[in-house]
Amino acid sequence: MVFGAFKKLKKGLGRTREQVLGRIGAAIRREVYLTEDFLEEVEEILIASDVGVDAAVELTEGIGRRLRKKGGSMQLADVAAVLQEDVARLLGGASAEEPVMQGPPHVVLMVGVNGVGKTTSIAKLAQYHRDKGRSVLLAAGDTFRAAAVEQLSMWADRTGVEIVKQAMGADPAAVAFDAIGRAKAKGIDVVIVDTAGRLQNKEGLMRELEKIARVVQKQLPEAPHETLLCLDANTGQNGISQAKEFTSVVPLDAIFLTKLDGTAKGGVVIAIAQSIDLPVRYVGTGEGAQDFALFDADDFARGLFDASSLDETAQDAAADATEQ
Ligand SMILES: Nc1nc2c(ncn2[C@@H]2O[C@H](COP(=O)(O)OP(=O)(O)O)[C@@H](O)[C@H]2O)c(=O)[nH]1
Ligand SMILES: [Mg+2]
Repeated sequence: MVFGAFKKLKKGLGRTREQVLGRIGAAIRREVYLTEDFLEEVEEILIASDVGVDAAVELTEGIGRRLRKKGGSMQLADVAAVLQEDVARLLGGASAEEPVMQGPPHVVLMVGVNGVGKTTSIAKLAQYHRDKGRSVLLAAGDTFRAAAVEQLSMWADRTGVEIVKQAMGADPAAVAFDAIGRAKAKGIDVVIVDTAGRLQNKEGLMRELEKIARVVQKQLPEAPHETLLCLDANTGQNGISQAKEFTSVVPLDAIFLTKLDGTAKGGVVIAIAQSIDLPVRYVGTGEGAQDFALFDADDFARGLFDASSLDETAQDAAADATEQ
C-alpha cells in the first residue's frame, strides 16, 4: 500500500460503511434472531449499496448459513466478519499489485465519460510514479475545452511533472504523438495521456480513441501499455454500462474507480468484479493528488466491514434512526 493508503481507503469508504453496517446494525438491534425479515432487510441494504443483485443474494445467503450454524443469533461483529470474508472472496483476491512498468516510456491512456475524474486521477498517477522515483510527462489530450488543458497544467505544476499541450481544438492524437516523441528523446519513464470524454457521439469517440491509439503506436508499437477506464463510484450500476460501452470502443486493461470517499455506493466494486472482466486497479478517495490507493480486495473488505469501527457506526446509525 502507498501513502498510508489503507487508512485513506477506510476513511474513503466511511459513507458506504455507515450505510451498510449502520443499517444492518440497526436491524440487528431490532431483530436479534434469524428471521426471513432480517435476511430480506440485509439483502435490501446490500442492494442499496450497489453490490449488484447477484452478489447481494450470495452475501445474504452466506449470513443466513452462518446464522443457522450459530443457532440463529449473531452479534453485529460476527455478521461483519462474515461479510468481510465473503466480499474479499467475491473480489477474487485482487491484491494491490504495482503496475508492470513497460517502455520507457510506459504509456498510460485515460478514458471515460466527462466528469468521472480522469484529469484528477491522472494527477494521482503522476504523483504515485514520481514518488516511485520515475520521471513523468502528461499529455493534454482533452483539447475540447480550454479549461481542461489549464486544469492539467495546474496538476503538472503541483505534482512537479512535465506537460505537453497544444492549443484548444488541436488533434488529441497529435498531442499524444508529440508527448511520446518528447519522452523518448528525454528518456522520460511514464507518459499519461488525458482524453475528452464525450459519449454523445459514439462514432466520434471511437474514431478519436482509435486514432490516438494508432498514432501512439507509430511512436511505440506496443503502446498504450495501460488503458484505464475511469469510473465514478457514485454512478453505481450505471458505471457498468459505461464499461460495456467503452469496451466496445477501445481495448481496456483496468479500472480507475474514483470518488469512493463521497459515496454510499462503494459496493459497486463488487458488482464490477462480478459483471465485467476488468480488474479495478486504482481507487480515488478524495480530491487531492495523494488521495489514491492501489486496489486491494482484503483491504477493501476490511475497510468496509472493520470490526473496530462497528460499534461506533452502529451506534451512530441507531441514534440517527431514533432521531428520525
Ligand atoms: N471526492 C472526490 N472527488 C473527486 C475524485 N476524483 C475526482 N474528483 C472530483 O470530480 C470532479 C471532476 O473531476 P475531473 O478530473 O475534472 O473529471 P474529468 O472530466 O473526467 O477529467 C472534480 O471536481 C474533482 O475534484 C475523488 O476520488 N474523490
Ligand atoms: Mg478532464
